Amino acid sequence: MSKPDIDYSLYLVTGRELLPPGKDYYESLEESLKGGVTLVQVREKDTDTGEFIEVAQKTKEVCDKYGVPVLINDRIDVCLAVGAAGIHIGQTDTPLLIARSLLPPTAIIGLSVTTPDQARLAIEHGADYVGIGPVWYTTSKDLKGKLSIGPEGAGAILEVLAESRIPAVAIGGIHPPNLPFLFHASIAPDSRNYLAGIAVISDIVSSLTPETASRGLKQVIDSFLRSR
Ligand code: TZP
Ligand code: MG
Repeated sequence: MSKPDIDYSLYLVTGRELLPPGKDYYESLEESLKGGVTLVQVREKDTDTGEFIEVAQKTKEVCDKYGVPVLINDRIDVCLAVGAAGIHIGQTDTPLLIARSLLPPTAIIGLSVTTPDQARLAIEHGADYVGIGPVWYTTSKDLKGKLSIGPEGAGAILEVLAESRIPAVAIGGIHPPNLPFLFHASIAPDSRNYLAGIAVISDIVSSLTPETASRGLKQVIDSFLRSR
């Protein structure tokens, strides 16, 4: 069996703590899928393992209806428990090569990178995709004092990834008004662009109308991806 073909264009990272008061997580998720989300990562911080598995399982059931793959943040055990498509890990999580040895060969493994050197290592260790960020400041993740890298920082990492053609998604503080800056920085002087998509939490999850928010982002990213 080969790895699934993933559409990274509009990548939703979940954040139940950011839902508007009274908004149900699964309803919000389904609305965002209707709006065009192409990939979902279940991200739970400080959630008991049993509850994490339950949320991941139910999330997968909703996403399956839309043919959208699910990745799990950090947790190999949760990924295996629910049969998710793979995991997303950060620089201080289970090292990529160890994660690879524990997961089925078809599993997708994404890695967060903040610097060109980390991107080089991601290539060397065989990441299936990388998440570049935080591009802009965000309160959706504890940045632990780290600075955001800006669109220029993202552009420098995309340059490193260009040869390997590993899909890259930008993350962190992404909202429609700042997308043009990201897109501008994502095009190398020789017109190459290897940005595969955008990953967002709050722009979609904090919205009272996640379908509309997703549709808006999807239109903008699609027209950028078509233009290359
Ligand atoms: N990794 C880098 S920034 C970030 C993660 C998970 C949070 C992105 O959330 P938002 O609300 O889209 O800024
Ligand atoms: Mg992590």
